Amino acid sequence: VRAEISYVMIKPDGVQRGLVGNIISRFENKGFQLKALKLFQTPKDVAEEHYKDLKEKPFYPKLVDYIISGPVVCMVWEGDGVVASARKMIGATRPLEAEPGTIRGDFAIQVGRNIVHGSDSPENGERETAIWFKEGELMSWDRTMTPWLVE
Ligand code: DAT
Ligand code: MG
Repeated sequence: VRAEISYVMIKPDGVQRGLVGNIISRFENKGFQLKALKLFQTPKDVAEEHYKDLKEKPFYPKLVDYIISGPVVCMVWEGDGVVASARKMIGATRPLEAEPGTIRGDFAIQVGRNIVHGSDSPENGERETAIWFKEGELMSWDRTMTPWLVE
């Protein structure tokens, strides 16, 4: 088994609002390791596959249209506990319920414009990474500061 990964994505509103650097910095500063990164215009079938568990929800068509409405930033972050930690850093799904200090708490007010996605389980971290990235797009690299982050 490989190390735990989370698929994190800055949605089109986050890109349009110029929040890409701020959001990436939070994950870098925390100490997670970047495995993959790209700016990407999402084909509809990719958005549908990503959100397939929500297919029956009334908001699903609008959700898919929003995700494909402009470029997104796709990322894979690695580290022990990265899935749960990223969810905490991102904050509650409804931005008005997200704590200040979280990404949604700091930058968003509406559930339909909540800026960022993070996988909700390690299994979905793997599943979603496979949807958005080809195997060759994931980098294995030795980060020189890792011993200063993990014992
Ligand atoms: P999260 O993104 O926090 O994992 P989720 O997986 O339940 O939340 O839903 C995926 C996205 O769908 C969410 O980020 C925004 C949208 N969404 C969820 N619930 C919604 C609702 N009640 N109305 C509109 N959009 C909603
Ligand atoms: Mg989710």
